[in-house]
Amino acid sequence: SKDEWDYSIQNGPSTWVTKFPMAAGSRQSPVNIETKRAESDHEALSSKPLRWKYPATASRKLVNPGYCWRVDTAGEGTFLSGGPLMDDVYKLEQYHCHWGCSDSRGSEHTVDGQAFAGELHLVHWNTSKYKTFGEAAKASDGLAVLGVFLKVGKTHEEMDKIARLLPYVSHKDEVVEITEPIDPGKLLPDDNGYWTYLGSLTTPPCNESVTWILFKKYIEVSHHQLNIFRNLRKFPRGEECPCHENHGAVINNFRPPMPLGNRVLRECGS
Ligand code: 1SD
Ligand code: ZN
Repeated sequence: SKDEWDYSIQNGPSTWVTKFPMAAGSRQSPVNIETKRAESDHEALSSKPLRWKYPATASRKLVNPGYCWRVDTAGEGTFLSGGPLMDDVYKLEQYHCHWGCSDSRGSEHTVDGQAFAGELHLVHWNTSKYKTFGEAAKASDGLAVLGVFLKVGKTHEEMDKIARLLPYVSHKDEVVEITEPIDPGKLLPDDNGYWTYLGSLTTPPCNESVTWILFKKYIEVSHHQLNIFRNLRKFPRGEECPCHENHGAVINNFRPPMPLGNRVLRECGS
């Protein structure tokens, strides 16, 4: 169908542009972060620190859309502002994750050519300027995504609440209510240093509406936790397994880096 896309050879990132022309734009994401290219001499960034607030009850539902896991949030009370976002106030819409088939790849952004095992995205929208997420997603300053790199190490306690629920949404379109509070703030690293640049959604339709804020410090998750992510299925329960491709497992759900071109990469903190 018209909206079909995935990460396979047939419908993967190199083919998206035929159905989603925005994927060919000059402001696409992800990118490779060339750390030497980052500009730190921007008063604007350090004068207004990045600030966020996520109430304990923000995380509502865990969803398997067939290409990742996603937590849908109740935007009320959530807050992201400062840094490159200046005085505009953004609300959290959802957070989700990208990962590989092995621990050596899986992130969308790379740092000096190096991939991480995964990348967490907290997707926010600009409530100062727009009325709905959909309206914001079409505007150049509509969305802000906080990105966190995942490295294999010790078990992450907050992430484990998600890992423990994933067996309930093992198949596409399955949803489970979150009852034990999951705090997205606890999924962020303990250091606030970040890189920022203007980019796009990394999935179709690849709208060029995202201010990307990537934390320099990664978080650790265990190999076992990543394996639980890799157990998600791309097809609905009861449907036949497309056994030719990794038994229909959701893996390698990342887009490769796109050219930064003449965009400015800025940094704040270490
Ligand atoms: O991958 C997500 C996609 O699932 C959807 O949530 C979209 C808009 O919310 O955002 C992309 S991404 O650019 O945050 N990877
Ligand atoms: Zn994402």
